[in-house]
Amino acid sequence: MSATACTSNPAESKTTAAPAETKAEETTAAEASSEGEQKEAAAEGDLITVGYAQVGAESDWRTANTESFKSTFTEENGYKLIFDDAQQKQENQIKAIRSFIQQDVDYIVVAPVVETGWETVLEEAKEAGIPVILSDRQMQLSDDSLYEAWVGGNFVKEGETCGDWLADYLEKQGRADEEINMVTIQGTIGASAQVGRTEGMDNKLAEHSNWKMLTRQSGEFTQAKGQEVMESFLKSYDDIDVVICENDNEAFGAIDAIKAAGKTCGPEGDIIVVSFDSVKAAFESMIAGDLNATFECNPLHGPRVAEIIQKLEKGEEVEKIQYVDEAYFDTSMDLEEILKTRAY
Ligand code: GYE
Repeated sequence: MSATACTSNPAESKTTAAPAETKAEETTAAEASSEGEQKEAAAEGDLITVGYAQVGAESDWRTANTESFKSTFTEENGYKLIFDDAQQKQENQIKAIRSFIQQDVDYIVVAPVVETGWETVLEEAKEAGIPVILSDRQMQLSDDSLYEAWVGGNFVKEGETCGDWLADYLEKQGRADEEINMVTIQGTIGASAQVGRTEGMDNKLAEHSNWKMLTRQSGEFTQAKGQEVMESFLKSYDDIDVVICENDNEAFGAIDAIKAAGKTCGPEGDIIVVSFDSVKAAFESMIAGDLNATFECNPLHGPRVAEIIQKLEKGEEVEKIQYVDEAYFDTSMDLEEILKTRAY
């Protein structure tokens, strides 16, 4: 597989939101009575139908991702979007994909909740002649021809950037040789975002013999579970130096747990808290002095997937693997200023 950096950022040019998935279904040819309605129905025939099997609504990142698809795949832009929220369950996503096949959509887009177990349903899509595009998380597939392209973040790189940032931060604090106790609140186990971020951090742990990972547990990428997991970590260990949260929302929960336990966090506190995504609320948390750093993962994939679809429509070749460029943010930066320009 070739890795290509996707440097253009079509997502920054924001389009206006519209409830695309319901609107398009309102008028069918049979129901159209007035001339205007008939025209609208005829135009609907030209729309490209896209079924999006979304993971759920577990985080701020996910909300921004859903919004990006809904504001991109509008009738005005030439699409009819059928949106499905799988509530973080693979079985629901498989059902949604089967229903898209049954409805004979033009394209199926999947943000797979976990990496494995997709061959059968993707073969069904292939047999039906429906192209599949993967977005956000990746799948582990033995046959690459089961999908056209994937676009998303480089999760291993995000994890490594986190490890490098920590090394640098600890060095600046004069703690480079100190024994550092860490805990991790992981994402949904088996999700490529979890697998990659954990792997990236593991690569950095291997470079620092004084870093000790005390324990890891999943917080399911939610604030509530993040809080619960941190509460239990704090009961088991009284000497935690760093908590790595595999998304921002888990960090918000962890921060609540730390404060409730009578401890402090952030640049001036007892515990260093870092997380992934860089949603607006993470900037607010850093400005408030709670969160130390956040490693970016861009959720605005709607326009990127639309670009892939437009190329496929024209019979053009598309890059199979498209990584989006990502940065990181910490409390040494002018966060108020950066926050003003954040799109999510
Ligand atoms: O980090 C998390 C969301 O797959 C990259 O899923 C995505 C992750 C993101 O729930 O907030």
